[in-house]
Amino acid sequence: MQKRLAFKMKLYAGKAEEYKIRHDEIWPELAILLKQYAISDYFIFLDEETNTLFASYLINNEGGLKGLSEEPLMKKWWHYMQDIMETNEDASPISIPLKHLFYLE
Ligand code: RM4
Repeated sequence: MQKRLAFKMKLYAGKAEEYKIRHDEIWPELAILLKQYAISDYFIFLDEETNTLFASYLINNEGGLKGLSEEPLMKKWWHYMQDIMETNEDASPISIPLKHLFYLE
């Protein structure tokens, strides 16, 4: 079943431009990998006051996300992003799920 997930992450101060550049130039093989894990319609917004990133995507197989977090390419990307955003010890971004409250088609 397709589902929309939303979560927040945190950027380090002054890193917005670099974060945008890296995502404008997202590794093509990473984009393919995300699609392989049935992720689509993925967007990320920045709250410039708090450096909070708000992200959301559609996912077809939520149960598969654990597998994505174990993919070497995903881990490599997280290590690459580690210097500009708040991360866990394994370099994955600190990601806080958000509760879905409203939708208007
Ligand atoms: C983010 C973060 C997320 C990843 C996107 C593409 O900065 O690393 O985990 O899904 O990039």
